[in-house]
This record gives sequence, structure tokens and C-alpha cells, in this order.
Amino acid sequence: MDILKVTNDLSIKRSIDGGTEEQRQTVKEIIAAVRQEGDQAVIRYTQKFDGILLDDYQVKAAEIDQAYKELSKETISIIKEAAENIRNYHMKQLQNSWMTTEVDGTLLGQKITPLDSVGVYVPGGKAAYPSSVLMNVLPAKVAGVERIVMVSPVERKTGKIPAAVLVAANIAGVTDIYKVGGAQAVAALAYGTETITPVDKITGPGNIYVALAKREVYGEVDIDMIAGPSEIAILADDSAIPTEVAADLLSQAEHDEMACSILVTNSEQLANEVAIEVEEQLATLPKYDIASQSIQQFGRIYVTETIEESIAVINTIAPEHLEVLTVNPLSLLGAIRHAGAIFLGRYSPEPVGDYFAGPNHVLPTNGTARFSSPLNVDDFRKKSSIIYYSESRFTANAEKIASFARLEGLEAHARSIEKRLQSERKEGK
Ligand code: HSO
Ligand code: ZN
Repeated sequence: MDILKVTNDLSIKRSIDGGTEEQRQTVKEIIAAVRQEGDQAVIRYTQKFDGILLDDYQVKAAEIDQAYKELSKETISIIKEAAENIRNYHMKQLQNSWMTTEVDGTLLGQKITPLDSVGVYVPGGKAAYPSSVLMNVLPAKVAGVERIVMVSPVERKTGKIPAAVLVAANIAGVTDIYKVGGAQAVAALAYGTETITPVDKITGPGNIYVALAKREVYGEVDIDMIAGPSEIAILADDSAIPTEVAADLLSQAEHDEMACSILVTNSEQLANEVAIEVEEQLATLPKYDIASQSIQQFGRIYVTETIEESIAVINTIAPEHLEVLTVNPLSLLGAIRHAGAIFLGRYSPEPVGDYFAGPNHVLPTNGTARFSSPLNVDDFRKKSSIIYYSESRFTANAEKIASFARLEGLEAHARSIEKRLQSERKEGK
């Protein structure tokens, strides 16, 4: 891992793949076919891309029972405990509707309503993470969404969705599960088929075809953010333990060749020791190929003069995950402005948050923590404004409102107000 001087260019932006023209065209064709032909197209594309012929692609209760049997009691209990922690954390995010009452009888307020239905996409292959099932489904559940459906492609060799994914979905309270992936699954969620009733919002990560399909159906339905590859930044001083810092950097590197791991420290000695340690630990990782490419391309160590300078670097990067490994991490919290999730101290390495602590692991990447937040309950609820004007307040303000309307040249607006004034009513206009 290279040790670098802080420069003006701290950018870690790795372009989010916008796909090729051919890929975009393919996705458009798939969506159009699913819109027109429904299930027939879903089944055809699943056979073409996943090599599996499904006649009925809804997961049955017996398949879920079977999935529970394939997991140990310990595994099931760990998933349940993680789900409980995630549920409890997200319950704290719930906001109430509110209403203010004025003495003249006027009411103003905000009513909060959950979305009716949500579709969660769970990718197949190496990224079929049961933890991500919990992280996408539970905020929707806590928000009060009634129908939460999950779609996921089956594994080629078994023809099934992995047992742990099915069990996590069941524990989190998914309503229906469908064995379908790719752009055809996104299209089915957005437009509906004979089997799938359309949903209002689609969340969850996927490959380039899934990302392009989500972009394509946005507007017809809502979508979550299109997440980039994972990233971790560690802010450390000379109290940090090099073996632990190195292990934490590698924990993100193993996710993806494009994942990004950065150490920012005011200790040159720590920087040197971590650089050596990363190479040593890397060699023994089962995911060596992925992690080594990630470290080589996107691994960085920045050394600054002071810890304040290190914090400034962190705020510029706005990392998805930030670990603070300093003598007194809590004392630095106030100065940290931009990070998706902040892990404080030695006993809060990032995997604590990936799996168990309760906060969501779906986080803003690519510097977008400057302006966006982790997936949360509000992503699955919406607000309606409430206006109940009393007669006296209306009368007191009618002229002003009509004038404002005429300022904008909107005479019909002005008349809508004036029709309700006493003088107008008497004249019977
Ligand atoms: N660190 C990933 C989430 C994850 N890690 C799932 C393990 N499983 C992105 O926040
Ligand atoms: Zn992770």
C-alpha cells in the first residue's frame, strides 16, 4: 500500500458504471417485453440468462420450511438476534404525524403514510447476502409497509435461492418471494405480471442490468440510490494497533475489486507499520484476488501533520464507512461532518455494523455522504401536508392571497379566493 502526501485531489470517485449502449438497449427491450407479455417474458428471459425454466416462480411455504432445515439452530438464532437489533434501531427513527392548532381554529400539519408496497432486489451469486435482506426489508417493515416482496435469481447449480437468504427474508417479514432476477425482475416489480402485483418502490443492489433497469423504471416507481463499490476510511493516531487497522482495511477490500480502503493518520510510524501488515494479512485471505486488486488500485495511506488535518481529509473524502481509532474517538465526533456511518473506537470495527449493531449497512458511497443518508425508515414513508383554515383566518388573509395570485397573472386563483368572501357570496356570484 502506498503512503501518500495529502494533495488537492483526494477524490476516490470510481465512475459508477453507466453501461454500454448495447446493455442499455437490451434492458429497454426486456422492460418493454415484460410490460407487454407479463409472465411469459419473465420466464423466457430467465431461461435465456439464468439457464433455468420456471413455470411457477413464486416461492412456496414448503421451500421456506426446507431452508430453515438446511441452517443450524445457531445460525437461525444469530440472524434473529441481528434482525431484532436492526428493528429496534430503526424504530427510533419513526417520526409522528403532527398538527398545530391556532386559537382561531386553524389547523396545520403533516400526515405520515407508509408506502403501500415495496420490492427488494437481492442479487444472486457472490453478493447474495442475508444481512442485506435484513437491512432492506426491516426499515420498510418498521415504516409500516404492508406488502414487501423480494425477488432474487436462483443459483444455477441448485435451482434455488440460498437458504440463508430465504430464512432472513422470512424472519424480516417479507410477504412474497419470487425466483427471478435481472432486468426482467425489476420490470415485473415496476409494471406487474400475472404473478407479481406491481410495487411502489424498488430497493436493493444488483449488477449493471439491474442498475440500468432501476434507472429506466424510475418515475413509474421510486428507487433507492444506485450504490457504488464499498469503501472504508480509517482515521487513526499513534494509539491505533496496526494489525487491527490493516484487518479493517481489508474487510472492505474483499467486497469488490473496485472497493476502496483508506487510512488517514498523523502518525508516520503507524502508516509504515500498517502498509507492511496489509501485505502480510492479504496473502492469507481466501478472497486474495479481489482484495489485492482493490488494495493495489484503490488502497491509500495519507499522513498528515496533525489530527485536525486528518479530519479535514476525511471530510473531503466523505467516506461510506469511517472508523475512528484515536485516543478519544468521541471527542472528534463534533468535527466529523461527512461519512455514511461512523464507527468509534477499537471495539466497533466495521463488520459490527455490517451485521449486528442495528444501524443500516446500505450507505451513501462515492462521496455522496456529503448530501445523503443511510437507508432509513423515511425512505419507505411519505408525508402529506394538512391545511384546515378557519373562516376568520381566511377572511383576514383573502385579499393578500388574491393579490399574490394576480402578481403571478393567475386570475382564476384570485377568484377562487374571492368567491368565498362574504361580499361576493351575498351578490350570489
Ligand atoms: N459492507 C457492505 C455490506 C455488507 N458487508 C454485507 C457484509 N455483508 C456495504 O456496506
Ligand atoms: Zn461489508
